[in-house]
Amino acid sequence: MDRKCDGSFDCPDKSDEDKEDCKMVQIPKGYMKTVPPERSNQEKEHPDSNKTVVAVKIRLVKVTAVNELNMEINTMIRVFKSSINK
Ligand SMILES: [Ca+2]
Repeated sequence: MDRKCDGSFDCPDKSDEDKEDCKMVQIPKGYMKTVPPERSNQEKEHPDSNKTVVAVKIRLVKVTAVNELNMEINTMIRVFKSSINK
């Protein structure tokens, strides 16, 4: 996947650099990136049928700053993918 649309032909059929698939994403006017997409009717009727379960492990590497006045802590974490089940 990381070789798709990278400007170099990696697939024998050159499909990884297909001009139709390598266009810039066009974001519709009014798109709000903080609002998740609406669920389809199929997802509403069968909410668990289309879920992918991803298990992750998170390791706290270090606390980089503590701001008691603002009740904030800054941390460095490392996220590991543990397993994916569908
Ligand atoms: Ca490529």
